[in-house]
Order: sequence, then structure tokens, then C-alpha cells
Amino acid sequence: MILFRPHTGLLVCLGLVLGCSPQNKQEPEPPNVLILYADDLGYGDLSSYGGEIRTPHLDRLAKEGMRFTHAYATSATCTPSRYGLLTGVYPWRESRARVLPGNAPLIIDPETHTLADLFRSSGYRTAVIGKWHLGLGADTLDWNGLIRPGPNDLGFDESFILASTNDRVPTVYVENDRVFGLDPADPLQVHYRENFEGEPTGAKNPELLKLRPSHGHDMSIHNGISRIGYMKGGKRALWQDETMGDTLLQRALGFIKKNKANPFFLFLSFPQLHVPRTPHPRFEGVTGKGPRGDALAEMDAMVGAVMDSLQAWGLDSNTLILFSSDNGPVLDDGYEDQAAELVGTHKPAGPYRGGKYSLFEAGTRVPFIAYWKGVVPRGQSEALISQVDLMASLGEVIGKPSRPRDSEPLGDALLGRSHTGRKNLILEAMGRRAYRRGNWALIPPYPGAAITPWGPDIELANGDDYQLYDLNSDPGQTRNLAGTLPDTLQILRREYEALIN
Ligand code: NG6
Ligand code: CA
Repeated sequence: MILFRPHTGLLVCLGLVLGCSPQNKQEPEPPNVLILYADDLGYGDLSSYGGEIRTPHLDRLAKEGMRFTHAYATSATCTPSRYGLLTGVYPWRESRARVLPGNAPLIIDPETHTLADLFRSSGYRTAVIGKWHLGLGADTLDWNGLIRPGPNDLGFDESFILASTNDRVPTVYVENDRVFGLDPADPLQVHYRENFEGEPTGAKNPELLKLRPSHGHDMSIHNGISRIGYMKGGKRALWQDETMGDTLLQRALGFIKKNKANPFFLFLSFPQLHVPRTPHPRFEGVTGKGPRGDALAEMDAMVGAVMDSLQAWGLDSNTLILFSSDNGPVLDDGYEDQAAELVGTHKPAGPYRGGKYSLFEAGTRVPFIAYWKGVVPRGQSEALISQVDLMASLGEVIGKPSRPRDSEPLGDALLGRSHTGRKNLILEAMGRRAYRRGNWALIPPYPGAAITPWGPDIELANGDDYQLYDLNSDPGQTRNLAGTLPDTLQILRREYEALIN
């Protein structure tokens, strides 16, 4: 049971946590909510989750807040995970929720009640800053005009976003439905099948590259890095990869500062650790693990700067911070940045098998931290929770009930007051699904390659037969019990079929 309930849009007694009795109506403000969302960060990447790279700021959140060990992204890739997080609906219900090209239309219907709508309708100012990757515009999209629908049609009052990913064109920021910094005299053109005449590409002009692709990523070149897709023009608007962290941090702090005196919801969606990994030069070499490690150090420093500012502005005891990642880890995701060569004994996936793209645990089992000074107790929670639950759960926390189709109200678990999570969960990876219930992981048979047929060498969990794993005794999913436990297999299959149909 959540302890909050709304009164004229605000909250009532925090009960035991603040030491007041239910009769004693001390009335704290509803929390600001900050979702810090990493890209391609694995379960084992943070030092607080066993990693070797120093992440002191995120570790502080984990140590002083609730560190979840059984939390999941809804998918093993980005677009579907973000879809699940923002809508509270499993992404496998939406056929367009797959890794999108940079010129794809928006895949969330503006009529949908989103996480941002939830906050906005409760009187919060809302913003998304950073990676978007849910599509923009409708069928025809002119990058030189108003780019709608977009985040501002989905409940965000403000947006400053990467149009798609940092490895896809166009390499520009979009601020409130317009390409940021665009010179109308130099229009921006984007195409995903054909190059524009006379424009260099990574494939034809490797001499122009400072970072070489290892697979794909050999089309238009910007800043010495070739990307996915073709673009032309818009020169003044093109971002600088190395200052992206600083730019986004500055935007995030600006938004928070502006809203110091009123409730706010910020979805700060980091481009880090996605390829191309281009940390600012002041982070180059700090981890000894190459750009992937250094990008993580940079993101951690950004989190530190946000925390410091919250404290300086007196907002740290009034802000719920949630940190997680959109999918599991990948080393070589398309550029020769030495991620695999330099990883050493650091285990980005922790004890889990697979990685980004995989139906094995490492695809979707991600770090998840809840921090709210003075409210969320310190500790560790084994509650089973998915990012799809954030809508219903945060609805409880701010006293605004909301029940999208797949979102479970786990507000008490989210705030560390209960360690009971959901009973079961459907996971998704590149159009395939798996079932998780308690300690059981069920993976239906899928034809196809065992290992990513392109570069990253990740086990996808495809196979001819059902796979059944006991994650308690075998977190690394090495012993398939489907043959030895036919009754359990039957029961789980039936549950799974009922849930997906
Ligand atoms: C893949 C890209 C990969 C990454 C991924 C999306 C190639 C060969 N690989 O298609 O580099 O961009 O899409 O990542 O192009 S995600 O985190 O946004 O889902
Ligand atoms: Ca991702």
C-alpha cells in the first residue's frame, strides 16, 4: 500500500518514514521525479553492481538509496525499451517498436496517455533531454520545418533531443520540434537508402575518418565519424560529439533550475555508452578501458553534477531519482574503439549470459536504483520490477492513479517499502519474447543464428527447443532444464501463452 494520497494535487503524511502518525497530517510536497536513463549500460558495469570502472556518483545513489537486483528493461534494444517505459505497454504489442532509422515517424500515437502526460496532468513541468529514438513526425518529414508530432505532443513541455541515436543521421539536436541551430540558407536533407551526389561516405573515403567502423556505420561522415544513413547540408546545426555530454548536462541543469519552485519531471536520457563513444577529451584515458569506459566515467560525472546541483538548490530531499539502462551491454557495436580489446576482467553483463540484442538475461536485466533522500531507505531489493511498471508505480507515488495495460502499480516496491514485485514478466529482444516468473526463465524456440550474425558476437538465445533455466541456482543460464523438468516446462508454457495471447 502506498502511503501517499493526493490532496489538492499534493501529498499527505509520509507515515512511519517521517515519524508522523496518520492523524498528524504533515504535508510534504510531491517529489520531483528525475529518470536518469543510460544507453547500453550492462548489469555489471557500475562498481556498485560489481564492475571495475569507478562510478562514484552512481555508487553513491546505489549506496544511499535502493539498489534493485531483479529489475528489467522491457526489451534488449533501445526503441522498444523506451516505448515500454513511456507508455506502460509492452513494446511487443506494437509492431513498429523496433530499432528505428533516423527518419522514422513517431511510433507513439499522440492520443496515448504517456508517462509525461501523467506528470503534466498533475501540475508538473516536464522535459525530455537526450536520446529519443522513438521516431519523429508523421509520414513525410521536413527537417527544415516544424517536426511534429514529437515529444512535445506526448506530454513533454520541453524537449532537447537527439533525433534518433548518435550513430544515425541526422546528427543534430531537435529542440521543441525544430532542428536546433539550423541555418535556413543551408537546408538539411536526410535519406536512408541513397547518398546525395558528391557527398563522401565512410565506405568510399576512409581517409576522412578518425574513428573507423567495424560493421555498418559506413555512410555519411560527420566529425570524422561515419554513421548509419545519408545526410547533406544543415552544417551549422551538426552537433559536436565530444561536447554532447556537456551540452545535455547544461540543458538538464537549466531545466531543473528554472523549475526549482514547482514540481518537475525530467527524463534525462544519456547518449552514453552507445556508439560512437566520444567522451569529452577531459575523460579520455581516465578508466584505462578505452572510450566505452571513459564514456561511462563521463556519464557518472554528469550524474554527480546533477546531484550537486539538486543539493545546492535545496532539492535533494524533494526529488525522487531513478536510474536505469535501456538494454544490456555490447562491446563492439560497430566502431573500432577497442571496447573488446580493453575490457580485461571487467564484466559488463555481471554474472549474466548474453548482452544487448539477447533473450538471455543480460539483454534486459539492468541496474536500477531509486534514491530519494530521507524517504527511500538504503538497501537492496530483489523485487521483480520492469520499466513498464514505472507509469503505474509513479502514478501511485504522486497520487495520480494510472493503469496502462501492462504497467503494475509497484509504488511501494519502487520506494523500498516492500520487497514484493510483480509475479511474472514478458521480455523482448528483436521481435522474440521470453517469459520470466520467479526464479524461472523460459525461452521459446526461435530459428536463427546462435550468435549475432553481424559484429558484436553476442549469444542471441535462439534454438530449436524450449530453454528453461533456474536463475537461483544458475544465473548464468548454463543448464537447460527443459528436458529434465517437463511438468514445470508445461506449466510455464501455458502461463506464457496465456499472457501473450
Ligand atoms: C544496430 C546498429 C548498432 C546500434 C543499434 C541500435 C549496425 C550494424 N548496428 O542496427 O550500432 O545502433 O542498431 O542500438 O548498424 S540501440 O541501443 O539504439 O537499440
Ligand atoms: Ca540502447
